Amino acid sequence: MPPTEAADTIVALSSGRPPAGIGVIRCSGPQAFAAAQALAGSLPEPRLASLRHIRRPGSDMLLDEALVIAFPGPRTATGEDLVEFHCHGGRATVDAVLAALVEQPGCRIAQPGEFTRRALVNGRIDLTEAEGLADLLAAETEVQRRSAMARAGGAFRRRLDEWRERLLALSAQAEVAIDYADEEDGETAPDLRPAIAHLRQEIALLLTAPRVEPLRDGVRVVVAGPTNAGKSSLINRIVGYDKAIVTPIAGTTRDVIEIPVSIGGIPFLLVDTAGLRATGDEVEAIGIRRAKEQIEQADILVWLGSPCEKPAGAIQVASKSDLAQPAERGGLRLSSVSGEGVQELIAEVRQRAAALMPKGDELTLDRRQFRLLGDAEAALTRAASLSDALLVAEELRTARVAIDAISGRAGVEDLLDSLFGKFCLGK
Ligand SMILES: Nc1nc2c(ncn2[C@@H]2O[C@H](COP(=O)(O)OP(=O)(O)O)[C@@H](O)[C@H]2O)c(=O)[nH]1
Ligand SMILES: [Mg+2]
Repeated sequence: MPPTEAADTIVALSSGRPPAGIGVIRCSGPQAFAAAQALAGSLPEPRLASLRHIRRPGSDMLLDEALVIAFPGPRTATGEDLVEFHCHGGRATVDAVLAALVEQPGCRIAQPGEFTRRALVNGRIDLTEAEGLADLLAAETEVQRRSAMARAGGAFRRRLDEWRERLLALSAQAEVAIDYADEEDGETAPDLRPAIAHLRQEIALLLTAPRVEPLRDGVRVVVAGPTNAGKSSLINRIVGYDKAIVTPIAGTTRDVIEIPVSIGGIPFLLVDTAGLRATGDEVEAIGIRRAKEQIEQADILVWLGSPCEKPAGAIQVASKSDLAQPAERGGLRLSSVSGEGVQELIAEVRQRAAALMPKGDELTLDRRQFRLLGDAEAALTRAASLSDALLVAEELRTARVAIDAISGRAGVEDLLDSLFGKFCLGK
């Protein structure tokens, strides 16, 4: 999608797919009032709903009788002049009113998410709220809805705005300190380190907030280990049917297989991976590389390999416990054949997952927000240990750029395209 062309007035059906009881058509932009007036004859008082006969301009034909509400910008959903038509919700009615509107000068049909994008561009919401809205539109469970409300509610935005103000003030003070240094007149610049350390601490605290991905996409449980350890068999045993191919041939699973399952009301994504081993096979080598990526992205890692190679934090499993094991390998004894240990493993995974899941109303961070917040925190950690005002000012700037990227003030065009592409038309 090209950057929003603010000169256009955009029009779309914002309510559900016709036929429906009512169809809410929204029209936003500089020509919104003129276009609406052309159809409705006159506009009601701002923010008051009033019934109007809707006609196609230049013709006497009545299209509909509709409630019309005019919202003068900038205090509107989009930040622009905005008009809502609450029409009858039949397909033909909605189409006729939409068609008459887009015939008006400067008007066109909106792209998906374009109303929300304008809200962002005009500062009515920030990126954290827009992302929360996207989650809200996609929410299917009550926990998801509550979490999305917390994300869309603006609490994060207020905190970011406050941090930004403080960073700007600190930067200004650092500039003063740089001037002091130039003058060398014996006066000492104020020590910024306590204030920087304090800000860093607040950011570090938010970094411990739960992540949204387990709730949004399911908790990623990655099963990894050497070839033939029984990874695919274990996954099949857990999901209860043969999803992954199992053979005695080492290197059978070559790609990453993701299986969504719900266990005890928690959404999981079980991830089967290619076994780790040295291989000359090109395809298998790619699979092994992906497996290593999965190990890094895991929320919970189930390790079927040797304990001395176990990645930190993984659940150690001694697989094929039904076979006589020459040496005690340590970890949870488990057999996909006899079923030994499978329930214990599931219980352990569930317990770990419950600790990862956001509880509902609290603020959550997505991967991008977490990374950027971590960048800001790291910059402030460095700033707090520096004494050269010039370097401090540079670190403060780095922190602010990261904060601005979270709220969408800086360098996020690509992200906006992909975010708003996911919105429905009329949102
Ligand atoms: N006896 C026994 N054999 C198993 C068990 N799990 C897997 N196997 C066998 O070990 C071989 C490799 O299993 P597979 O699940 O494909 O291992 P992967 O390469 O780690 O995915 C197959 O022949 C399986 O039938 C188990 O718990 N007990
Ligand atoms: Mg396998």
